[in-house]
Amino acid sequence: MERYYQEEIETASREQIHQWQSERLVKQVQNVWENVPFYKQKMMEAGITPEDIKSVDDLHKLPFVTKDDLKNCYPYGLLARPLADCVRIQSTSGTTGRRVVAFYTQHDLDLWEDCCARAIVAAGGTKDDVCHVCYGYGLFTGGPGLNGGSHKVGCLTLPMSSGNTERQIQFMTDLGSTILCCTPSYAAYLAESIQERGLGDSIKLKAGIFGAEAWTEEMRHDIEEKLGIKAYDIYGLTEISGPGVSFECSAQTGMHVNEDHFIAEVINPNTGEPVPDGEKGELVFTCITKEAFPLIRYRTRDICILSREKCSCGRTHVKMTKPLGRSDDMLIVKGVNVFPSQIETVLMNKGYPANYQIIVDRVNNSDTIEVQVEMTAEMFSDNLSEVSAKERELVNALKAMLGIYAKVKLVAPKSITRSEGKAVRIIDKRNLYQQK
Ligand code: DLL
Repeated sequence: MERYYQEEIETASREQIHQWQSERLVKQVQNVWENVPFYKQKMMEAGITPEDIKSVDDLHKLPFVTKDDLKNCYPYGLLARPLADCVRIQSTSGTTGRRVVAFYTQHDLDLWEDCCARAIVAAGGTKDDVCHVCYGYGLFTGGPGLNGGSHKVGCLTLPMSSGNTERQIQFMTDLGSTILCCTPSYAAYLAESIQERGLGDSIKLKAGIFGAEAWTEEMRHDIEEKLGIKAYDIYGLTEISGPGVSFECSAQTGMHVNEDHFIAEVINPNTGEPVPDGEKGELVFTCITKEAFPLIRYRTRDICILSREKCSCGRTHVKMTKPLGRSDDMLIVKGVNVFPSQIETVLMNKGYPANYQIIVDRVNNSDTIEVQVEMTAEMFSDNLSEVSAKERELVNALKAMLGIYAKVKLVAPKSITRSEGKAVRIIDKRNLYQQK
């Protein structure tokens, strides 16, 4: 049995969790009703008052909060505490429009770091570990969140931040990093760089905690093999706190949501109706313990499935699948729904590295999709007919997966820009025409 960071909480009975969630929800609803005019107005519009919320079973009566609400309330409209009680802000990685700004009191930072500490312990972390954090530091929550969690566990923490791969590898070998925290795409890049330098035997990594972007099981196996580690998924979003909203355990069959702090629901994105466990839908979170920025029924746009089946690790908190895509990441090409993860699965099953880009365009009023894929050094060849045979093979495999024709262009090793944070996989040129 693993050593738990907060065993009594993480293995509590479902009845106990229900009781905690109910008590905390009732308090939180009263709190936002009194302190955030936005919530009071929304609840009045829905014809409810705090008295209507007696337990977590009444959650569905509460109105949703959307990303648009956050934008309209920017920057202070959702604050539930005086600004003087807040000690930190973090912000989303979005590059267009208004960013989302989240506020934290000291209590909020503490619970967020607790959640990250649980994730590190679930990945086998102890105070004897050297935790190498190369998520970005700054407004992005990745670096600060895992950094705080690592301190709580008592690991020796290396606050590397992202970039400067040469220095990352040098510290990793010199200081004997044992746990690596970064995006999966950067982990793949680091693995590639370590292999190229022939330093595989000099690194002591045993586990990786990778998240902040979509990654497939195929990519997990590839990273695990190249780095000789166990790779754990971690999920979160700035609006709800940051990384650690949920995390994977040794079972690696989904991520446990920290249910003492966040209530998870899955809804039908079209009707808003809750869907039962085991069914796919949009993930919605309610923050029941946060002080400064407690979102209620926040629609994440991430599509996933919840499961309350018994987990072999002993934890009882509900598990969510990896996000199966974002409702706003899904491409509609020629009327067909295309998720980048489907394309990644095909590429990796055929032995290609996870270095690819998807370019969607509109030519003569018809959608086109091109997948540019890097060859490995071993695959690379000057023989054009060999390359086009490989391209045809991928076109057929993609057609079988997606149901539509996607052009494939194999490109030379290292020609696709590597990411140090979240990878940019999709270039949708159709959006450019719309903005004109
Ligand atoms: O990405 C927080 C984070 C940092 C999570 C480090 C894990 C590790 P945002 O920048 O606000 O926050 O982006 C949140 O990223 O709604 C998902 O769509 C996506 N995402 C986060 N974790 C995962 C994951 C951070 N494990 C958005 N798998 C979320 C797939 C993920 N997508």
